[in-house]
This record gives sequence, C-alpha cells and structure tokens, in this order.
Amino acid sequence: MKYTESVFEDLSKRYSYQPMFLQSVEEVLTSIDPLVVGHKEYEDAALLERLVQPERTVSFRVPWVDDTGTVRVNRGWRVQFSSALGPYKGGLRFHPSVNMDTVKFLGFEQIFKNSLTGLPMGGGKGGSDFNPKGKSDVEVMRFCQSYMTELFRHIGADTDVPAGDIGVGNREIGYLFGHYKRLTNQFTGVLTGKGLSYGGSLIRTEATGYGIVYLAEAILKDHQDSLEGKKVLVSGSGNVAIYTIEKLCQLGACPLTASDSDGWIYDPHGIDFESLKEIKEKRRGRVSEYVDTHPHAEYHEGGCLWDIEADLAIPAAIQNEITLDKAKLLLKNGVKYLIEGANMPTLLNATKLLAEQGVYIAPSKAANAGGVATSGLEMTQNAERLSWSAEEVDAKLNTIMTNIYQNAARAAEEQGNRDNLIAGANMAGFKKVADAMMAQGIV
Ligand code: NDP
Ligand code: 2IT
Repeated sequence: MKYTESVFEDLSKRYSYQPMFLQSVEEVLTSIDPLVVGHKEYEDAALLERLVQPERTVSFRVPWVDDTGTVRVNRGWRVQFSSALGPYKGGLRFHPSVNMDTVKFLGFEQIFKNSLTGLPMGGGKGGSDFNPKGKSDVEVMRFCQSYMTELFRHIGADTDVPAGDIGVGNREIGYLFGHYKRLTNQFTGVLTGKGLSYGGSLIRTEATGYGIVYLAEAILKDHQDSLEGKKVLVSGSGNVAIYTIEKLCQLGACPLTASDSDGWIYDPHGIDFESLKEIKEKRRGRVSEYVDTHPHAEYHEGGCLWDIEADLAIPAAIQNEITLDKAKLLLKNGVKYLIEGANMPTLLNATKLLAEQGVYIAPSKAANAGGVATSGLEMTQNAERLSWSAEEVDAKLNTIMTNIYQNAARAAEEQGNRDNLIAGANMAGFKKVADAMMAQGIV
C-alpha cells in the first residue's frame, strides 16, 4: 500500500467520527502522492503522520449571561495545527454547527492555504457553537470576553494570531481584542481584522472577496478570456460574498444571485452591491429585504440558486454546499468555472463529476487565500507600527493572488495537467511545509 494511503487508512479508523476532517485530508493526500512517492525520507521521518495531527488542540467552556440574566454555556475550541512556517494563523468561527470536526478540517486546510500565500504563517483555526444571530451587541460582547478569558493564554502575536470567519467580523474582533488587551496589558497584533483606528489594515474587510475575483481573473486571462460580461452565481451574503460581488461588478461581470440560510435572491440586472451591503453588513438583515427596494428581483425561500444559466459559480457561504445534485445543475446550466469562495464548499463526488466534465475548479485553498494573506500584511504593518495605504495593500493582494495561481498552475503542469488546480495548489502548498518540517527535525 502507498504511504499516503496507509496514513489515510489509519486516520480514517481513528477519526471516523470527524468526516469533514477526513474529507479535507483525503483530498490533500491524494493530490500530493506524486511528491511523496520516491521520498523514503518522508516516511522515515513519519512526516505525514505528524502533518495530520494538530500540534495542539484546546477545548474549553464559555459561560456567559444573556440579557434576561440567564446563564448560558457554550463550547470553545482552538486547533493549533502546524507551526512549520510561522505562528499559527487562522480564523474563528461562531456558528451553532461548529464542533471539533469543523475546526480540525478548517485548520488542516489553513496550513496549505497559508503556505500558498508565501507569507510566514502556520495553520490554525478556532471557534464556538455560539450563535451570534439574534443576540444583542452586549450579549455578543459578554460572550467574546468570556471566550477570550480562556483563549488569551494560548495566543500571542508570535504564537497564534486568530481572525474572523463565519459569525466573527469587525464587531467580534473588537470585543476580543479589547479583552485580550485588558487581560495581558499589551497592545499587540494578536488578532487580525481589527478596526482601522486600532491597528487594522485597510482592505482586510474586502480582501477575501477581492482576492477570489483576482484569482478568477488570472485564470481567465491564462485562458485568453476575461470576466467582462460573464454571468456569475454567488452564494452567501456575508463578508466574502459581499466583496466578491463588488469586485465582480467593478471588473465588468454580472453577479446574479446571493443567499443566506433562509433563502436566495436573483437579480437579472446584476446584484446591487451597495444595497446588499447595507442590508447584510450594516443592518444585519436578511437577503429577502433586497426585493423591497428591487421589485424586479426575485426572492426564493429555501431551495437552491444553482439552477440558473451562468458562466461561473462562486459558492461563498459554508462547506459542502455543492452536492452531487447541485453539481449536475451547474453542468446543465453551462457553468464552466467553479471558484470556491467558502472553505471546502464542494463534496468530493461533486468535484470528481465536475472535473470529469471539464469544469475548471479553483480550490478554496487558493481562491480564498486573499483574506489570510491580507491578515499577514496586517501582522507586518503591526510589527513595524505603520499602516499602508489602501492602494498599496490592494496591489500586494493582487500580486499575491496572481502568484498563487502561477505557482499552483506550474505545480499542476509539472504533473501533466496545468488545469488541475486542485492538485497544483495542494502540491505547491505541501512542498514548502514538508521542506520546513524536514529541516526542523522530529517535532
Ligand atoms: P459571514 O458570517 O460573514 O457570512 C456567512 C454567510 O453564509 C451568510 O450569508 C450566512 O447566512 C451564510 N450561511 C451560513 N450558514 C449557512 C447555511 N447552513 N446555509 C446557507 N447559508 C449559510 O462569513 P464569511 O463571509 O466570512 O465566510 C463565508 C465562507 O468563506 C466560509 O466558508 C468561511 O470559512 C470562508 N472564508 C472566510 C474568510 C474571511 O476572511 N472572512 C477567509 C477565507 C474563507 P446567514 O446570514 O443566514 O447566517
Ligand atoms: O479561512 C480563512 O482563511 C479565514 N477565515 C481568514 C483567516 C485569517 O487569519 O485571516
């Protein structure tokens, strides 16, 4: 049996109760096999066995008091997966679905994503099963303070630097940062995605969405094509979806849809970015409200938005949204490019079908790396106690995304198929981590 297969078989037995973690490991190990075969030294150093085990996981109680005076108890986690390339780095997700499986799959993905950015960042992820939806600002603050009361002892600007993810945006990062500062009496770059007045970077809010579109643009350019006039299906209406939609419009594409966990909107004229931002980012409302001011648009409660003719699809909500049935809808509707905005939005059988049918897939590790890359730029600015202009950060982001595409495409080409960006991204990401692990000894 191959080394990659035996490591995966062993992991599957031990963690059969963590299916998303296994899904993310299976994809990576399958792709990197050509880089591992012929490298007996990896096996001798148990490199893969170490790579698939987080260096540290913490799981903790988060008690807080709601506005009625009732005591509530949530679970909190932080997975410090790999410090081979730098301090652990990755977001925090607050969503009722979060468990150890969620943070392990996200942390594992983050190792390779961060490697692809070319910046010195290891991989980590954290979160809680707390649901910020419907909570008052003060409840969210109390929760964040309680969460940080435990987390602070495990993180630091040179140790582990959390940021946002689903359910964790500017507001939550502010409360988390304020409490960290109070507990440690230190003003450091321990979190990214901070507000601009206290160490945040310009463009970090926009970065994941903008980066997704910069990567899509680089791919299309390589195919002697462009985003101009392209119809795009986008899911989600959070941080990533909003700024994906804005950049698509700026580059002449037409984003037709957006969604939240209640339903989805279809605007045949193209989604009005300002309006969506006002509803979802400012008012914390629902996408259904969009049709109040855009009567020509449609709102559909439930159901799915993938049954519309389009050129590109950008899922930007949550993992495993693109099932086999949705993949069939994409094929039926002529979609040629699947650009993964969310982390791991596609089930493995759906990926397989789409790839077999010639759909180009840009994997999330590459496509959404602009968020963490700009977090890396925020860390640099904090370390030098300077802040760069929006133009400077945006230009760096664009360069990083273009380099990610070129490096991943080159790695794919070396294996005989330049368009297999899934394999290329995994290989390019893995190579750096493997080199660093080999150099650092058995740790
Ligand atoms: P937000 O919390 O800002 O938005 C999440 C969006 O997804 C909301 O529209 C939400 O709808 C929707 N959603 C959540 N759960 C479901 C569900 N079960 N079914 C349908 N829709 C759902 O998160 P982000 O935009 O930051 O994150 C979106 C994705 O991008 C995630 O996969 C995240 O890991 C990934 N990502 C985020 C980065 C960042 O910098 N923020 C960086 C890289 C990747 P509702 O309002 O109803 O909850
Ligand atoms: O999935 C991700 O890359 C993020 N949520 C962003 C992480 C970060 O540290 O900015």
